Amino acid sequence: TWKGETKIGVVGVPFDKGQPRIGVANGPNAIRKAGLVDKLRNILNSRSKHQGGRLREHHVRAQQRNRKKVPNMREYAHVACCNCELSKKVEQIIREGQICLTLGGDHSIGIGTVDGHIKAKNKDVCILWIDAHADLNTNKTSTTGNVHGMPMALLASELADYWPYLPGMDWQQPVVSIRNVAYIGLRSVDSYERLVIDKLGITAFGMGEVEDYGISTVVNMALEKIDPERERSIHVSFDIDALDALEAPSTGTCVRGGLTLREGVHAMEMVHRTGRLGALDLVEVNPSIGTEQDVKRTIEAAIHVIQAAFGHSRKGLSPGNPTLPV
Ligand code: 6HN
Ligand code: MN
Ligand code: MN
Repeated sequence: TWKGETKIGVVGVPFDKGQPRIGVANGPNAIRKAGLVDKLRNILNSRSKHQGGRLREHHVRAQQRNRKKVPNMREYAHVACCNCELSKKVEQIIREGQICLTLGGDHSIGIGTVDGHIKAKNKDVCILWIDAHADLNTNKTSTTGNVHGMPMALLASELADYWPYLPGMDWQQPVVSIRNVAYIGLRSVDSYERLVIDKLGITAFGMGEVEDYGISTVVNMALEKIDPERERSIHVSFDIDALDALEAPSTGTCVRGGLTLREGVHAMEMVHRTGRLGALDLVEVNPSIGTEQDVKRTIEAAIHVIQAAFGHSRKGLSPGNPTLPV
């Protein structure tokens, strides 16, 4: 009964060791509590007469199995172990034909989600990294040692030579060519990250480009660059801090002057319309930051972004059973 229908696997990853603030591990629970799963089920049901059964829930918990250390990578062993488990889970979900929605947790979990997606699809993956930050530091360029600022640099094949040997990360090979990655929403880029973006010619649409061209053109240009044949599975890694600090205040590294929720939702509607969304990460929602209202606003924004990616339409959805009640 699942054939030809959209299936969703939701993975909660209560992981916070990629950055120093407490609370971000409660992101998945807070987003679920606000009714995410029912909302996704409604979207699925509106598209089919067969009710239910096409969404499955999973959890990945960090299990630290060693105490290995790497210079200037805080909580390295935790990050390595959690992502190892997460990669396997994401790979399995995508192999089963489900679109994988991962709820973070901090953005270091992008290592595992992208790795799992790539393994499931034999590298035929392109990545939209929607974020105020480039997350492109190595342990040598990072000024914080926080691994949530490093996932893209760990994934990129072009940067493999800039890393030391990473014990316990042998499962993860840097196989993503940075040519298959596009950034949207950048506005807080460290100087070595900027150097890498320019040297490697990475497709990067910062807030200036969003201003110049508008979000719709930016998304089209990004997809044209990273998936010109329109055949790849799309991985969207959506850091909630891509949104403006007014839209999503409850996050650890918020930056003003970001995307409006309208722009975030529009971008996700466009991704949905490609029919090629393979995986979505929604990360860095921290329910311990800000007032109760801030938290509510941030979670609502996250849910709007996710719903749009899975086909919720602002035009309204017609019912799955298309007859008027009499
Ligand atoms: N994030 N570039 C800064 C660092 O610590 O390397 C900030 C990173 C933020 C990471 O928001 O996922
Ligand atoms: Mn960020
Ligand atoms: Mn990020």
